[in-house]
Amino acid sequence: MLTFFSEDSRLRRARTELHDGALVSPFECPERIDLVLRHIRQAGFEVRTPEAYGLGPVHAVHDADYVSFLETCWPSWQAAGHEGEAIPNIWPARSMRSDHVPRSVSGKLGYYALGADTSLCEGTFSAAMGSKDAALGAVAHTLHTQAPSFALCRPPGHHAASDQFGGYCFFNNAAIAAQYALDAGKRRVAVLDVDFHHGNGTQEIFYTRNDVLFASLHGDPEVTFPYYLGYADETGAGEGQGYNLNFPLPPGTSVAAWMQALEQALAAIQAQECELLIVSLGVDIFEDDPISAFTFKSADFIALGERLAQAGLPTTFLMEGGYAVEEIGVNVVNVLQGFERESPQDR
Ligand code: SP5
Ligand code: ZN
Repeated sequence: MLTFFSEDSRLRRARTELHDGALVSPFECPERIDLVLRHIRQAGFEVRTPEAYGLGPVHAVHDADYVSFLETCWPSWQAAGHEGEAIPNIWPARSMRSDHVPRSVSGKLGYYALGADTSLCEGTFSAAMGSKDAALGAVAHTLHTQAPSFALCRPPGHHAASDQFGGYCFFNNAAIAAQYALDAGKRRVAVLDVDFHHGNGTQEIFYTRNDVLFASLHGDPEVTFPYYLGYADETGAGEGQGYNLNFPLPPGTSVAAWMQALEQALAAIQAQECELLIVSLGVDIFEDDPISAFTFKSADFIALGERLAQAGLPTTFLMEGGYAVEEIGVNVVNVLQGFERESPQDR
């Protein structure tokens, strides 16, 4: 499967993640790229560098002041004389005002962050630009040829909301790609999110719209990051009513039960006449993922790819989560090869 990847994705090399009360080396590390690329190349997939699409497609789904903040945060943080990486420690929580963006970089940081797990550092903005370019290159390829494609996006995107970063995400690659497809003439796009964590950002961006159907299978937010979104009763609002589908599943959910939820998600995608499928492909549903709690074995990813192909839609896969264990590359390639094996030859 043709793969899009930007070397700029390597430019984020954060040193710190606030995890369980300690600053640790981030789970979302550049080594993930090589673990996946090695298996992509072994499979014989061509790897293409995407063109630079600029900020136009980013502004189509993200707030302009948020984008400027991401671009200027690190130099401002350094100019303020701070030693560590930029991590927020206060937010406009419920008891305070959220209608005013403070002038100070620390105030802006809390305003534009949804968590403290994701530090901002040198190279973060450039890496996020490369990541969304890979997503745009892949979706443009699928739009032009109907052939499936894979974007090795890093950093991931599905937690990034219209004006908030977190969960290792800065630009919402899936939302940017979906909007690009709509602007290219598609009438309705499905985003299917199989990452272990709920794609809160993608949900928020499209919640009141019916031109993007968002369906997500994920760890129950009662006990799983991001905790404050992803419940089954979030079904969309206004014109978007019925176009948001959440399948929260308990930690330890069997692959069989997970696949049953997938059947429901795919049935909705078929029923709503979507013209393109974007898969937010997190392989952190793997049994040995260090921060997740589902039970996929490497072979189960083949079956997932096969089942997605049976939906019969032009499809773009975007890398989301899946942390540095040796199997991350095998698991990604298993999905893509399962998909190719099950695809009709004439597409
Ligand atoms: C894209 C993506 O997968 N983002 C995930 C971000 C999760 N960040 C918070 C991780 C908290 C993990 N806590 C569970 C510890 C299990 N020992
Ligand atoms: Zn995840």
